[in-house]
Amino acid sequence: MAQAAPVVPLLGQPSFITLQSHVLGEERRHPGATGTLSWIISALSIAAKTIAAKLRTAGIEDVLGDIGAENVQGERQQKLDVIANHLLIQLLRAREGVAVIGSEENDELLLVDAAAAGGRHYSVLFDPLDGSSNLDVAGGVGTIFSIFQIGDGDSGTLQAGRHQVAAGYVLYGPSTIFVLTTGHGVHMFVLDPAVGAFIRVAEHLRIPARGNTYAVNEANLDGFPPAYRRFLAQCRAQGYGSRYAGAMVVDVHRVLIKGGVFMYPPTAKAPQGKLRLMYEANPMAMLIEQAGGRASTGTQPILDVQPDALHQRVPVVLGSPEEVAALEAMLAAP
Ligand code: P6P
Repeated sequence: MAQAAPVVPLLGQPSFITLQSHVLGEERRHPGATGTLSWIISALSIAAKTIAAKLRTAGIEDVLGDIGAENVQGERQQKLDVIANHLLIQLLRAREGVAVIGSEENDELLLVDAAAAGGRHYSVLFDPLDGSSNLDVAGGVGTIFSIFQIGDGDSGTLQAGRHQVAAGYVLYGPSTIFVLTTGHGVHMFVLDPAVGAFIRVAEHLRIPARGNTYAVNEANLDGFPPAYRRFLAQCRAQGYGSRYAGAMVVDVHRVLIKGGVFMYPPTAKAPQGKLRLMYEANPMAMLIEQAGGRASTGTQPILDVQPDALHQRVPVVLGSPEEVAALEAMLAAP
């Protein structure tokens, strides 16, 4: 009589579930799935591993510094911004089903040849190397991505974040971490360079109901609307600490794991804040909501914002439900 194979911890892992096997498992939840979305996530995984490898030798290889040009945001483009952007575009456009690509580094949406008519088509939006100004000082940086399914021929319209079918980020830090949601919870993977695979280390992450830190650029404090200043003063009075990396992926990952609040409020010089809706705020908002948190512009859920431009900016307040709700209440008070 055959016996069930004993679960043998492989490579010291309690369960050796890779990102790819996780995604295929998610795909089986959808009987009509064609595997196209799984292939797209696979392309993002390859991009993440390649970017991680380049970052590990940055400085040895001549990939640091800026290229002497600005992107559509008016920000100095780092060499690795351009490398990461080019890599993501090349990998994604080779994936059947990717019809539209949007990048922080490109002025306009890129329309690529999708699958034969009738297949499922997707748009993939990303910030290829978020926080890249940290690169020259070996600080944490990340890749943020947002995926929508689109109808045949529907290639230029932008959808509200509530319609994302998947979102996630890659954090290039002491380890390389891939955080993903396809609408059924938030799951975390760590790259094992020895194996060359992302190994699942956490499933169905839940953000703490409240934390004890806030992440905001306090140099802009005097330009924040009064309610933000009152909220931050209240946090300090309650003993909150301040943690700010200047890279959204790093700061949001900390909030996802430890709780608390991340914000980029309106300022005098940036009345809509600095962060971009389509490839920073929306994907992070989907992740945080999937983990039981809240993600707001201060006056409405980020995921309900109807976009009208690829690079539009929104104020961002996201994190533990108690802190975000407290700030929203202050903003709503007369
Ligand atoms: P500031 C990085 O440039 C970024 O887009 C986000 O990753 C980060 O949260 C924010 O801008 C930092 O902006 O104005 O505080 O340097």
